[in-house]
Amino acid sequence: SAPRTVLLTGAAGGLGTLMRGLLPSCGYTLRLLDMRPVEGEPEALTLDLGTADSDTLRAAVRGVDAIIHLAGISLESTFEKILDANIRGTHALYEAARAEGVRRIVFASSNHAVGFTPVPEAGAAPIPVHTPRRPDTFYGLSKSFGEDLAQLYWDLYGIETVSVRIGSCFPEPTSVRMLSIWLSPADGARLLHAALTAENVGHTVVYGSSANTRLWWDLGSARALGYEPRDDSEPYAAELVAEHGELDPADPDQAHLGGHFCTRPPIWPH
Ligand code: NAI
Ligand code: 15L
Repeated sequence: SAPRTVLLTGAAGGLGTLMRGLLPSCGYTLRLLDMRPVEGEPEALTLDLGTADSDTLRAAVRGVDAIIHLAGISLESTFEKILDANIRGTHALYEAARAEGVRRIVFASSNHAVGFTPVPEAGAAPIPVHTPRRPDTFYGLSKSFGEDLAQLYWDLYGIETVSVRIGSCFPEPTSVRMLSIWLSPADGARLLHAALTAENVGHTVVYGSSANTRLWWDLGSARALGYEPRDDSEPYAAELVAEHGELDPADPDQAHLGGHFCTRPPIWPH
């Protein structure tokens, strides 16, 4: 039966805030979790996935039908911080899910798991989900780990995961690169809904973006879940290109999917 009660980790973050606004209208009851307080949500669980003890984590996941796992360091950081939050944290959450019998997880992977993949040339085939992983940062490496962890928990324990390699999910695209990888918040909610409800996903990897005219990758595996994107970044293109120019494949900042993460990654501020 379709999941109804869903644990949303990372609920205080940018994407968590957008999704906790949109997902209830799809019929979900959300349980919220973050290491920071979630504004306006006094019942949200405040705990650090990297250091919480296993009893606390089991109680946090107990009784939910599925988990949307957004919590983690969302930009580059030191290896030690990434290790605690993203690698230990994701492992601890999967262990709690296994112990409590939670059958479905949607994992927020990232385009930075394949960030060193060259931007496809005009007219070339879109990048498939099975392209070799080429993380561009320790951050991207932790997302590559999360995808492998998801595969392991499917193969060993039959816990299903959809790993969503999110492009850039913000209210509007703000750079020329984002025209290719933008995921509108409304399409983001549609994609999470599809990832929660599609049957027999095993471990499925999908790219997470809208139906952008300038799309770089293949949305086939996302559409196979029942995802039908409705948005396209192209209406934002003229203004962004007029201001910044078209992407230059000879510029190392712009030659790869991960953009400037490959050259001068933004550092997580917390
Ligand atoms: P964000 O940085 O705004 O939110 C992440 C949240 O996770 C924060 O509220 C933070 O307090 C929480 N968190 C961090 N470490 C934690 C821990 N150890 N235990 C519990 N909570 C912890 O990031 P954003 O943009 O909301 O992204 C959400 C997820 O989606 C992240 O995993 C990110 O890597 C992934 N993602 C987001 C993209 C986007 O366009 N927003 C693109 C690709 C991936
Ligand atoms: C990500 O993985 C980050 O979490 C998000 O903040 C954006 O920087 C996005 O990638 C991107 O590549 O634009």
